[in-house]
Amino acid sequence: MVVACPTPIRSENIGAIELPIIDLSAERSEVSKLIVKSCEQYGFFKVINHGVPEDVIEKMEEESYQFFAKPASKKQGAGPANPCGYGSKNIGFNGDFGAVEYLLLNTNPLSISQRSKTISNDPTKFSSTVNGYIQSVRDLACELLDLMAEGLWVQDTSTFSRLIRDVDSESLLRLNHYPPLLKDSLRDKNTSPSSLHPPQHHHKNSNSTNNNNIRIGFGEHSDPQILTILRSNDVGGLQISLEDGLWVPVSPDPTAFCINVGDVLQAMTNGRFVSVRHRALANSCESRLSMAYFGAPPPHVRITPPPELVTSQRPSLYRPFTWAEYKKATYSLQLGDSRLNLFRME
Ligand code: GA4
Repeated sequence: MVVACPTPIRSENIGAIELPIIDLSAERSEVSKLIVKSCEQYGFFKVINHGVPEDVIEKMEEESYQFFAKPASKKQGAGPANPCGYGSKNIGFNGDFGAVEYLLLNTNPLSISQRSKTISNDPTKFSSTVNGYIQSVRDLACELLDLMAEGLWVQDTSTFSRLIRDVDSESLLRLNHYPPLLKDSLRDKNTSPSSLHPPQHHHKNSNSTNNNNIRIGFGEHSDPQILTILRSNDVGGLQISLEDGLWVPVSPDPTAFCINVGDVLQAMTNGRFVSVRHRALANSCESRLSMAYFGAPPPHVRITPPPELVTSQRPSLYRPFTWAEYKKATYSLQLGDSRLNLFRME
């Protein structure tokens, strides 16, 4: 019943590594153990039988395609990107950019209903679709966080999920569109089929990580929040950085959600879980569409690990901080900068 492979398996031909795939319909204590192991080892895993209805995902994807298919002038009307709205190529406030356009949405229903007027010709339909999607992925995020607490033997099993359920939680939904790189597509038409696929392993600091390289859709970074629930269409592009310095492609799977640990969860687990750096390449011949839910705490709650995770053998790694403080540090830095280190104990 448990479809899980905590040990990465090299897929044939393309050299990709498969992340652990965890079947959420399997026995609960087994599932929680596998989740903990994956979060400690990779900071990433995939879930299937996740309970998010297919039609909820399809409708959200359809709305996203419809929006990104609009003329640039119409899309600009939903901007600027910060704090929330439409953005193209520019990322954050400090000069980062990538081959991506996106919609960044606050998950508060009132804010979505306001925003949707600039996004869709049918704002009521758009906001009900987005709200339905957010509700489902939030439930999934909370279920996963409860399973993590159980697997870590933390007594208060809602200790992580409570933050995301809070009405003041600053969770976000990000819709990303990585347009196909047409020049590459044309070149590929005249070359061998194998060149349709870019090399799947890239060494860190090779040209492909250079910001001047057009293949970078969304540059190397870790997610600042608690947990990310990512769904993408069947076009690859996501890569994660493992300890040996290799960039490892994650195979796309529209039936699964790809889950990753954010910086705040690394702090809340006192470093047991790892918030792993990742990036998205836009070098495909087809459009990549991804939808990321970032589960975040409310601004003024103290972020600190539950008592079970701080022991004399494993003393506190980070000083307590609030999400408001963490966000301030995040937005004052560049995408690829490491932020959590600023909060490490001396
Ligand atoms: C990375 C994760 C989320 O997409 C995001 C990003 C945010 C943004 O696009 O505005 C940031 C980036 C992300 C981390 C560093 C800062 C902030 C861009 C940037 C340069 C919405 C988030 O929360 O942090």
